[in-house]
Amino acid sequence: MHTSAGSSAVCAWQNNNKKGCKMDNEFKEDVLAGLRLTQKALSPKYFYDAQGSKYFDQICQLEEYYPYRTELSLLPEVARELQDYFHQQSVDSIQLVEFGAGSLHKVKPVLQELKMVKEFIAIDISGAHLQAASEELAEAFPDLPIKAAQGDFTKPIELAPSDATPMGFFPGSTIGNFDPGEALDFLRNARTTLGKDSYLLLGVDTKKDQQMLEDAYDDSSNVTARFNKNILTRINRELNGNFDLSQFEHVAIYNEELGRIEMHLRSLVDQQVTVAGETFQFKQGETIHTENSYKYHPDEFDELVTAAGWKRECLWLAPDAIFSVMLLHSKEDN
Ligand code: AVI
Repeated sequence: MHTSAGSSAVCAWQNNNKKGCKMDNEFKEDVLAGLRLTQKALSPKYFYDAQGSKYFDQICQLEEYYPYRTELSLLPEVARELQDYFHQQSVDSIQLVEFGAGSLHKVKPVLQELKMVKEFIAIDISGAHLQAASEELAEAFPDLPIKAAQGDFTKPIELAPSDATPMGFFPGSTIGNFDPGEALDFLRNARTTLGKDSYLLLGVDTKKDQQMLEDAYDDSSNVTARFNKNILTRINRELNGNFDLSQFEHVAIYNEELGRIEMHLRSLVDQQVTVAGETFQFKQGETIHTENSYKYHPDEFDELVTAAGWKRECLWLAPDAIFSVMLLHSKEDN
């Protein structure tokens, strides 16, 4: 078993594309720049502090939030078919790299069925959460070398050299949280990270009935509302802000023209808020745009795949096509 210097079964390291101080400063600069915009906005990547990651895990257990359970129920079959597919391609060992790994729930069915995975690397922006999840995974798969890396998985990352064929894993339709241009950049960067003759297994949420979409992002137990507002709690704590959470409400609407769910925090009154010594005015009804979650028809998504230099090899659709999982292959040199 591969172990770190300590007693942990999981080797942890910080990606050299992000260091702690730089990250803190980046959070402040991003928040201030976002609140200065005419349409105020915050990046959804800042949802995931320790509490935000816990809220997200709760979202995944909600009846209304179909993406999590739908994808999870597809993955055992996907992994069994991958095992056959890779045998046919004469691939006998895989270096599995999960981007935005979070709680590592989705990789378990993949590891259970895809026996040719020889090494697992988990990359996520929330280091503490990832480390805990990696320790738990190591107990379930004691013979698998596991590495946990805190860093920005949207940028190219240097992987340790390996004889195994690299396969990225990006489940949950997190790619939908990027604008199409950012999604294209992510796909290109993933190709750079994974290299020539690599694979990428992706979960992508599909376009569907508007009510089903809006219920998934505005659940009856208000967990998503707490998740959304937690970004204000984080700003208050880390950037000396004074947001009054009771003066903002959670909003989730499907923007049909752009094919995305939008989450906002709407100010209930005219108010002013101070963050890191700077004051921001809010009119009643004005919103902070906190997240987009794009939904794609598989053929529509294929345009991004091709533009980024990947080729779709396999497509799995859940019943009623409410979620898709696809395997991409990069054949040529980067
Ligand atoms: C992480 N990401 C794919 C989730 C989504 O569905 O866009 C984040 C989320 N936001 C609200 N609920 C879930």
